[in-house]
Amino acid sequence: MKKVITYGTFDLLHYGHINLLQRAKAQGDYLVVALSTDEFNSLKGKKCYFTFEQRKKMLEALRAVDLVIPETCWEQKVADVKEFHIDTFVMGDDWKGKFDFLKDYCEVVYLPRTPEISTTQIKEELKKNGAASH
Ligand code: C2G
Repeated sequence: MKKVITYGTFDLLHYGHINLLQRAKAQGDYLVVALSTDEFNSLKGKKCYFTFEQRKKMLEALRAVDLVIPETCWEQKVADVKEFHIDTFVMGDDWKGKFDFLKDYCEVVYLPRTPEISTTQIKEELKKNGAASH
């Protein structure tokens, strides 16, 4: 069984995330998603709309996702790859090169991001349009 892992915040889940998760799953047979906790997100300078539990529930509902684990720090990736016997690590190419150190432990794949969609953009447009509609 070929096991794949990917990491992220996945707030306001959108089709860009779904594309990534489906392409990550297609790299093997089993997909682990390490989901950033609310505490780790504040370290990343991200404030989530949905809590960790809500974001976890949404990912667990996806056919492409087999297991969701917490991502609590930057340094857990090597341990995760070992613990879950991961064959392939996948991230969007906005991270290209950043995790090449994992090549000593597994295959590292950076996939092209889905253009034109991001959680930040959704929040900004809602703020702009929301204000206009009041
Ligand atoms: N993504 C994508 N296309 C988009 C938006 C996001 O392919 N339009 C991908 C990102 O490249 C990433 C994944 O979806 O691989 C999750 O995106 P985020 O939730 O923004 O993840 P991020 O905050 O980059 O966290 O340790 C790694 C970090 O946890 C990554």
